[in-house]
Amino acid sequence: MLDPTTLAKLADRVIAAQDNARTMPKLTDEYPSLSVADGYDVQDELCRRWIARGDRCIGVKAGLTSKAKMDQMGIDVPGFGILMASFARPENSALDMKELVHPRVEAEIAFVTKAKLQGEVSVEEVMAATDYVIPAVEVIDSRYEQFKFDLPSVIADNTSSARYVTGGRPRDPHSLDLRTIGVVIEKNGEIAALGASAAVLNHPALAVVMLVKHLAGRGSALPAGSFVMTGGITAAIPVAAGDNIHARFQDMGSVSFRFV
Ligand code: OOG
Ligand code: MG
Repeated sequence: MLDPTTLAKLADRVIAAQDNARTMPKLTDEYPSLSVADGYDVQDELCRRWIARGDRCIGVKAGLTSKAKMDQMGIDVPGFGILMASFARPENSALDMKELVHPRVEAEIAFVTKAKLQGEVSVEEVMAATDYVIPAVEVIDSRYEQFKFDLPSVIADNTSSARYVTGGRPRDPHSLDLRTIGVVIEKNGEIAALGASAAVLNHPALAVVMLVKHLAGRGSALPAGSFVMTGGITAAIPVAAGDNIHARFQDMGSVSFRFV
């Protein structure tokens, strides 16, 4: 466990890198014994600071839940991150590249819950506790040079969370086969990635199952009304100013925005 001084120092460092859109050396370079649990303690400290400046926690993200993402990042276990209201951007809006280091986009299925989920839950229980599912595009932006990190470092950086955009149509999860949703990401009108939702742990609701188990291990639960992103279905696509993103989700509609 990190002592309070080190915890504060690491949170300061991560927040400064995020706020100023600049990179920092991997935290494990200086703190080689930083553990995954320490990384989540840093996240909780970041969250306390965001709330202190008026932000609101609206949910959680699961990441590194598909083979495409695990292979791309060289990490083979999922990680979780905190989603704040300030990370959201409206559909069709322009995202400012000056606020970001080297963003990438990924198409994800998001769940919005209507009941509390706690402890060991099944996919069926997650589905029953889901108000609706909705297409989302996450903009990740590692604060580490060249997007290179290890698991404790990326967790301390809130698993590269930066922005997210939802769109399309909210759907009753029982009205879809959530394993076979085809997803296409177009960048400037050209197909940049494609996949199907089963790429996420064979069923994206399983990412919520894993998340709830993870929260239980830290003595907490997923409250009703949470927004949960289940992880990129395909590898993440690098973007630059001027790029237009259009992600199509079969039977769920699409999400569009651009970078300036
Ligand atoms: C870590 C975050 C991964 C996802 O959906 O897999 C993630 C990263 O790749 O930088 O958000
Ligand atoms: Mg993601």
